[in-house]
Amino acid sequence: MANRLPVDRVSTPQGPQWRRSPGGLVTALQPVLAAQRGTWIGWTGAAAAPGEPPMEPFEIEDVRLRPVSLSADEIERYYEGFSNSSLWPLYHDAVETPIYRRRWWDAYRRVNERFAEAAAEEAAEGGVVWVQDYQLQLVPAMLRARRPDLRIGFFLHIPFPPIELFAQLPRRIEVLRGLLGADLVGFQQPLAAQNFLRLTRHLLGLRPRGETVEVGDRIVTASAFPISIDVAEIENLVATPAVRQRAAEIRHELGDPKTILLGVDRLDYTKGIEQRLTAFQELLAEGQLSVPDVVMVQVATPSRERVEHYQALRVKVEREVGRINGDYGRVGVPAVHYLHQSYSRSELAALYCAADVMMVTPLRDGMNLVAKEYVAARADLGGALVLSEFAGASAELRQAFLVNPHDLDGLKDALVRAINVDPIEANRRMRAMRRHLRTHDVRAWARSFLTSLGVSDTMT
Ligand code: ADQ
Repeated sequence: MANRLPVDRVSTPQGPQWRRSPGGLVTALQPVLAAQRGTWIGWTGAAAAPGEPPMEPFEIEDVRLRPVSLSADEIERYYEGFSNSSLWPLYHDAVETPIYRRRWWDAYRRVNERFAEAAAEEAAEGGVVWVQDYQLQLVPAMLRARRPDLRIGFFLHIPFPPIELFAQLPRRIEVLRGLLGADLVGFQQPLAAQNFLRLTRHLLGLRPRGETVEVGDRIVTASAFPISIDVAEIENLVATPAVRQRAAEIRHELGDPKTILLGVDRLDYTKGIEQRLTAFQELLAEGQLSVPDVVMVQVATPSRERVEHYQALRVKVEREVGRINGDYGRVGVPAVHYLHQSYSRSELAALYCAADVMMVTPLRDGMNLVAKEYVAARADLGGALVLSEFAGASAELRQAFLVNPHDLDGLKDALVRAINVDPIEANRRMRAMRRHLRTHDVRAWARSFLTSLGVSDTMT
């Protein structure tokens, strides 16, 4: 179960239809769910009208989907409020100030209850339920209260903060107890699992031992399961002539520059987009880089547009892009190509292939799949990855140009080194990262989590 169902509503000549949405999580779980005749529980993404009955379950690609309805008011309080204005900034080092409102909490609890009820109805006797992410942290305990026979796993896709930060959360005990309802709590990084285990001692006086903690008569395990991507999907895409041709076209459309710098992110304040723009601006100002030799492309997917932090970020980013283009662009040759749009997988793959330097500079990120996608796309062993130490991916992609995005001079230096890297050195780095990814794709991630949860290997 996840906040969202893995489908998008699209309009077709036959009327609106559901289509499977792209994404690693779906790719990893679809085969397991189909083989097990499992159900995916989640929200459709649209507000239910007052009095509208819940949508009936339906099936897509052999997976049963059970929609959970949210009213417009619940979307505002549970999703935009508690999830994305309180938890999201708090769990990302409070890089934006978290906002706490009491009325958001009630909706968060109510919606979590609704998910737990749906799972309690759907799960087979002695079955397995896997709960995904920060929007549903109360579900494990709520579900256990209703169905003690189940094996319950929880995976957090974002970082889990240290005690000093988590302690801010007004409903911290309830959240912690919610998570402790699971048998297995998975995190992106070992440090996050340790933060969680330490908290159980600090807030509840429990005694964690190694990766486990005893809660009443149960043992809860907390460990790291770094998520990955569907490597084969990206490799297949970049092997197609259409994508290769599109990559060449993109380069040409950008004016055949010597160097293309690329950023691809949800427009989110955790992603370090502003830091990246400032570094680029200073390098242009100092004459270390110049247009049209170098151009930057920043794809910023629209995200959480009704949340205030995000509206403010958009204004800041767009002002900075305008300033850089005003100062350093020429007629027909902007310095920064800024695209506030969503792209198809093949267009993204073509962009990855065209980019000489990929800039992934989050201030804090659970994993960051874009970094992994870029590496998977570079079957030609070309390109260079500049990667923040604060992205979970940096623990695996050690051959990237690792940076601290708060250190502007360090970031500028890494960009210059990546731009000027010797091709043989670049190939060596890319080859090493690709070798790692090949054995650590998203299916391996799902298998490893489910095996730890006690789901037998043959079933995954
Ligand atoms: P996100 O914060 O959304 O994920 P990320 O891991 O980078 O961040 O994943 C973004 C995904 O969206 C990528 O697959 C990327 O290709 C896609 N995407 C980005 N821009 C796009 C665009 N313009 N058009 C189409 N697709 C676009 C959260 C956590 C991460 C963690 C993941 C998975 O914040 O830390 O890695 O979950 O656990």
